Amino acid sequence: MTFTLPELPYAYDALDPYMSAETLEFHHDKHHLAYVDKGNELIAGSGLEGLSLEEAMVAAHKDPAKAGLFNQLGQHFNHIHFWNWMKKDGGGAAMDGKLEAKIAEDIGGYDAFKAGFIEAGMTQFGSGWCWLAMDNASGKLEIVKTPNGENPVVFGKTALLGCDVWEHSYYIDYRNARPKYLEAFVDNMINWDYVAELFEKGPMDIKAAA
Ligand code: MN3
Repeated sequence: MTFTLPELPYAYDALDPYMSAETLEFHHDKHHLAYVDKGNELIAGSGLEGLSLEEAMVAAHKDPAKAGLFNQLGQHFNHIHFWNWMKKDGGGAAMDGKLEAKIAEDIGGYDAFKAGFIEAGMTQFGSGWCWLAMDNASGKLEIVKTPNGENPVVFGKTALLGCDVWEHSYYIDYRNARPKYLEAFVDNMINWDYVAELFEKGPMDIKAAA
């Protein structure tokens, strides 16, 4: 398939002052576009062209010779969702009741989620992501972190929420203060409606590609 850059689901200035229009313009129009373009370039002739993004991403992750392709596909997948994991006037503890109960059961409640999610993002050394994920086998929610373009999906989990902790996601607005960016993400930007939608869908069913 040919990958395309999705439109942002809001105006560039919708998340201001927590994430500026300048950050979103660079992050979406340049960084995400580069993953799309490079992904299209590298998937040509790889043998994975006929697969969905998710299938190709999982297959590329399994093959060390396709590490370069994986980086692009992983980041394309991560960013498609990242734009939807944020919204104007988002964040905070107000969320769907079923999701709230599951977070209480598996993580220990909203405060424990917030502390753990921020800690995961702070302790991801270098570029990467922190996540609220669902283990596909057990259905249990957990907080995890991944380097570079990796995500929970390639480890048999479903990504319910992810925060990009690459410097391109926060350096314009927060300089080196990654913790402040993570706090703003949790307190003011999380789109819990989208998280609840993914939670309702349940474990991602990605066909194992050869
Ligand atoms: Mn990014």
